Amino acid sequence: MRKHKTLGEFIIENQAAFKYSSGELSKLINAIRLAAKVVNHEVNKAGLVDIIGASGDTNIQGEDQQKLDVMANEKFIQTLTNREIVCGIASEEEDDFIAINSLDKKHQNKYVVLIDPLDGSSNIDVNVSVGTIFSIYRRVTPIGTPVTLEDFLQPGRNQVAAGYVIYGTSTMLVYTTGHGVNGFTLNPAIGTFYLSHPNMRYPDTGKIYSVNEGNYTHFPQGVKDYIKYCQEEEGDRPYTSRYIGSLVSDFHRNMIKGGIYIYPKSNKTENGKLRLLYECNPMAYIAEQANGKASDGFRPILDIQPTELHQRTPFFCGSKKMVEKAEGFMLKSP
Ligand code: AHM
Ligand code: MG
Repeated sequence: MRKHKTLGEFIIENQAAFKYSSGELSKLINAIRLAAKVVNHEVNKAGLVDIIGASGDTNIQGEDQQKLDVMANEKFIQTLTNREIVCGIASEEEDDFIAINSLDKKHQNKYVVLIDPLDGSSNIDVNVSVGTIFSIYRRVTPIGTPVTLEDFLQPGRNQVAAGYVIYGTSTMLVYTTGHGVNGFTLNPAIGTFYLSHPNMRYPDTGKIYSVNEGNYTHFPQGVKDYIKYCQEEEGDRPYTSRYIGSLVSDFHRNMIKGGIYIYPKSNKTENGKLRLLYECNPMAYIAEQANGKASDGFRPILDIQPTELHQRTPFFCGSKKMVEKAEGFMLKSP
């Protein structure tokens, strides 16, 4: 039987290939791997213990936080803080970024992490897959000084690593450090991630479109026209509509099967719903590394210069040809 590589082995093997190799990024990915296992354990028993349901707090976007969101947020922050490997963390669940102040290390850590600890949390209480999304940058302010907002507001193009964990029928960690995308599946019996999906790539085109059509009347004309195009009887169309409402799951399926995910602006939400820094940028980086494409309908997501930690952006992401087609419709009728 072929022996599958573990995530731990993969990280060590690939450390040398990384251009700033000092072992720090590897330690960081290791910490995320550990936190993901803890969160996975909690998410899996969500139906067993009285842990699901709104905790009563609302986050900065005014949405109800689920208890598991709070738990996942704490686990990731705790793990990254305890291991003293990052200088700062920004999270969907925190209004401001957190500066990690380790007295003996005197701000010597060079990475910042941006994270959506539990995305798609409205799906938890109906037993639908949720995910964690993370994005890693080198800080831009000098080492030895406290981290600042500037370190977090970098264009996605500057990411050194990004990934997601999908807590699904099986739990997977998928990530890139800029050398392609690899997926690891957790064997829950022994708590080890194995390389199950090496070199993941979007097919150039596909037959799946994923968009919340309930918002159709509020969409820009370009998106309406694209949806109509997907539904037309012609060539390989009509396409299939698949929308879970859990970004990580919709993205993961489309990357494997070929498809496009769209969360456009609408006449109710000027910039759509998804957040640039810890949802769209990491997914866009993974998409580009996997032969896919991600844009706001007009320009690459990774080229956007962020101005706020929690800013939102329209998001078109998936198989290259499908995203280009949708962009064509947007250009004609923005
Ligand atoms: P969340 O960060 O509050 O969980 O929201 C993000 C989620 C995405 O996972 C998903 O793609 C989208 O919101 C679904 O939104 P909608 O219900 O408006 O279609
Ligand atoms: Mg989210």
